[in-house]
Formats: sequence, structure tokens, C-alpha cells
Amino acid sequence: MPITNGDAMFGGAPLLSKQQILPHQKAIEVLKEYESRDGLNIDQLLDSNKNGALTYNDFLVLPGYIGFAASDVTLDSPVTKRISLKTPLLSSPMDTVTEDNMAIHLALLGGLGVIHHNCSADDQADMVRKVKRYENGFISDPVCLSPKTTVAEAVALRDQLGFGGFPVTEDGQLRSKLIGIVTNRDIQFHDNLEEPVSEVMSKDLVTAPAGTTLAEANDVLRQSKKGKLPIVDSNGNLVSLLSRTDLMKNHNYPLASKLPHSKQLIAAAAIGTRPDDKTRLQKLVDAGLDVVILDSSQGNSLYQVGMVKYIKETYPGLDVIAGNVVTREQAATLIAAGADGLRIGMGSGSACITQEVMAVGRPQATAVRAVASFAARFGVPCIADGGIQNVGHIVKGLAMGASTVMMGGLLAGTTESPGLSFVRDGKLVKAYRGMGSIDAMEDKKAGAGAANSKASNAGTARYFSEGDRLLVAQGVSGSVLDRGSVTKFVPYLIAGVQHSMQDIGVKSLVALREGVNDGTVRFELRTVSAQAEGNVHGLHSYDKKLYS
Ligand code: CPR
Repeated sequence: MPITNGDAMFGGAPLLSKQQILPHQKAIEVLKEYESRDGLNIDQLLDSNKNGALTYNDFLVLPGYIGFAASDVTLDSPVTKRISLKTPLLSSPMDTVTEDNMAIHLALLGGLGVIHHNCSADDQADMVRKVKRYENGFISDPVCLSPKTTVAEAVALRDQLGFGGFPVTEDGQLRSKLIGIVTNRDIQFHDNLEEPVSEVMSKDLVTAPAGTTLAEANDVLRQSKKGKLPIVDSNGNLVSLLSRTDLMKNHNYPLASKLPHSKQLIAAAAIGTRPDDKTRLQKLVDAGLDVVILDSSQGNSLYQVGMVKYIKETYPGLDVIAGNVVTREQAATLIAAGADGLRIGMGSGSACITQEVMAVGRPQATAVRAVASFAARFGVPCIADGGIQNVGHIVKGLAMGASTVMMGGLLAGTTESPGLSFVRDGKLVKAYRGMGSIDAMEDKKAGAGAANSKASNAGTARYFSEGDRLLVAQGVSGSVLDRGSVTKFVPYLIAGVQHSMQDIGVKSLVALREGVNDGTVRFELRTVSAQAEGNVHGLHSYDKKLYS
């Protein structure tokens, strides 16, 4: 007879006589006598009649069996029907989170940064272009001189920028014919400061052709003993530059997000669903966009359905992620319209007051499971967007069925987000604001762009009230702690997720999903006191250093 978890025998040895005690070797066999595994399966956990709707903090995943190293855990996962990432991490299209710098660095690390649209279409397209043109280790926008630049101007530039060795091109721009290089030595002791650099520049150039790999270019640079290696196209036009001082810093990024057969990073950007957004999208596509996200807090709308259909018809090669959604019904509309991916979350964002103000939304764990399990039937991958405060939340989002997670606040404090750090209350912080905060919406209306961002001019609406005369805020504007570079922070998140998956006993995200669905990955609800127990408690003081 199967033993249930509530059986008296489950209480253990003290009730048994000596004869009844079983030999240790039988432990695995005896386990089979139990009707179910320890803990709850996903359906029991997310039974909202019994447990209400859950957020990430409301439950834990139970540990499984560790039979492999954490470093063996692979995190490959699809972000759309056609595109997969090696790191299931995305950054939010918010003007305090993702511009080209974040998009480039996150893509190098295997994730995907979604460029915000709180800026002019031209500025956004420019950022997409920078992501597509970026080549690791190569300077894609080197400072160029024209032959007419004077020695005095070159000296001033060197002093201002702190480096010398400027390529000279026919019209002083990138993608124009390379005619020389002005090195420090050429200008250092030159008397006639008014002379043009064409008189002093080195014309004996070592160059490498476009398409040269970083390793090959580094070799040429090493052998040439020069300070800079210009990369030129077949017409001799300068396309990028490699610098000797960067040689040691040129890391390899084996996880980098690239499409098969492409050397370029994958570029993603957000747009709205207004008529203007069609013109914006054309510019983004011209710049090389691979994935577009329709950015709306409530994606189940006439506008979004129309936009998804328009995009699928007009740009069959472009992948479109629709959202945001939190219910099966919302998801069904967008899947039927042709969405290649869905973004899940309403009101779970850290700078968000949507649930309070609008009375609509859904606790994130429940929302992710409801949508992701439905979308999976159509092979549509889902992004768990918002509410990610730590590594554990990432794992829980993935365990609920999301293929990837999207973060705003957690990445807003990194060096690669727009803007600079500043000190507030004695702590180093960076600005972070909800895209439906009064600040962000007013900047949009005024055409000012984000306070932090390089971009300018009005963007499009995520929150429908932006067109109204009275702005209704759905978010706040504040700051988050400085976190240093994503090049350290993201590897920490990746390693953390790998360790967590090792604890759970699953070696890949596919195995995690299978385990959750077949009931071998188990869960437990957390009471309020269990949550307190699971956090640091009883210490007089402590330092919370997360990685080193
Ligand atoms: P966190 O990672 O900061 O918790 O959440 C980021 C997500 O919050 C964004 O990707 C977006 O979906 C959502 N979000 C951004 N601004 C918002 C406002 Cl004003 N209101 C509601 N949600 C917002």
C-alpha cells in the first residue's frame, strides 16, 4: 500500500520497534512506496483556490540530486521562436537601463539588451547600428583627423582625450579613404604647430582587411610593433581600429549572442503601437534590427494585434515579441496575431505602481506559469519581465516556465546603463525610473529624452495616458545602488543560476522545464516566518557582499 506524506509512519523511527527498522540499502526502494514525492508539484503550488496567487518570494524550489558540476549547467534558451540565447537574461527597454552600451555588453555576455524608445527614431536607430557594427576589441567609432587638421589641433585632441595615434582619412570621417596615421612621435616635438597633419603623418601603414578576426588582428598588431592597426575595406576606407593598449584587455566572449552564420551581435529594440512607430521601425530595420518588442503595459489591444500582423507581413525576417500579458486570454490574442515571443508581467516591476493605481495586474509567479504553460503549446517562448531582485528570482521565473527573464532595476545600477553614478545619502547610486513615471512621461512630452540618456526627443507611448492632458503615473522615479560593470555582475548572475540549478539537480533549462512539468522538480510554499528564516536574521550587523 502506498504511503502518503501524512501517514503516521512518516513521523520516523521513534514509533518503530527494533525489528521494524529497515536496512539502509533499502532507502531508495522504500522511497517508491510513497504515493508522491516530497513537497508540492507545480499545480499544487499554484492552486490559487488554496494558495492565492504567488510572487517569487512566496515559494522555494526543493533540492534534488547533484550529479554534475555547476559549471556543466547550460543555460541556452529561446527568446523568440527563431532566436536562442546562451544566457537567458534581458535588460528592459527603459531609458535608465538600456542604450547601446548595455545592449553591446549584455549581448557579448550571451544575453540581450532591448534598446528603449524614449528618444527620436533616429537616435534609437543609431544605437541599433552601433550594436550591429560592434566588434569585440575593435574601436568602431575611432576619432579621425582630416589631412587639413593642424598639428596644434592634433596636440590639443591628444591632451583632451588622453591618447594619441589618430587615423587620417580623406574627409576626416570614418568610412572614408585612409591616408595616414598621426602618432604621438609625429607631433610631439614638431615646431610648426600650424602645419597640417598631412605633412607629419606616417604614410607607411600596416592595415588589416575588414573581416579580420580579433585573434588575427591581434597577431598583426603584435608583429607590426605599431600602436594602432587600422582595419580597412576593399576600397581602402577605414572601418575600425585596433589599439595596442587594448591588446591585453581584448577578452573573448564565447557566449556572445549572434545569429548563426553572423559575426554581428543580435540587436533588439522596443517600439510602441502608434502609426508613427511604423516609420520608426523602418529606421530600426534599416539599421539592422533583429528583434522588436512591442512595449506596452497591457498588450492585449486592438493596436498591438494590428501591429503584430503588420510586422509579420512587412518584415517576415524580423522577430516580434508582444506584450505585456499576464493571462492566458491575453496571450491567446497575441499568439493568434503571430507573435514570436511574449513578455509577461504587469505591476511586478520595482519602480511600478500599476497594481496600486490601476487595480490590475497579477502576482508574477502565477502570471508567468499561466502564460508560459499556454504559450508553450504553440512553441512561443516567454520572457518573465519585472520583479527580479536576485539570482533566486531568476531561477524561479525560469522554473515557472519562462525561457528568459528581463531586468530593469537590477541592471540600472551598472556602469553600462545610461548616465553616471552619483552620491546620495553617502551611497553611490544611479538613477532609475519607471517608464510610466511622471518624470519619464513629461520628458517624452517635452521631447527632452531621459535625464540620463544620450538620446533626445520624444518617443512613443507605453502608457496610453501619455496622450492625455492629465498624466496618470504608473511608476516612480528614484535611484538604485551602483553595481559596477555588467561584465562582472552578469557572470555572477550566470554562475549563481548554475549553482541553483545544480542544487535542484537539473543540468539545463530544458531539464528544469521537464522536471517541473513531470513533477520531479518540487516546490514548497513559504509562510511569512519561513521568509524571515530564509533571510539573514539574528545578526547584530553584517556586510552583504554578493560576489568577488
Ligand atoms: P524591474 O526589473 O525593475 O523589477 O522591472 C522592470 C520592468 O518593469 C520593465 O521591463 C517593465 O515591464 C516594467 N515597468 C517599467 N516601468 C514601469 C512602470 Cl512606470 N509601471 C509599470 N511597470 C513598469
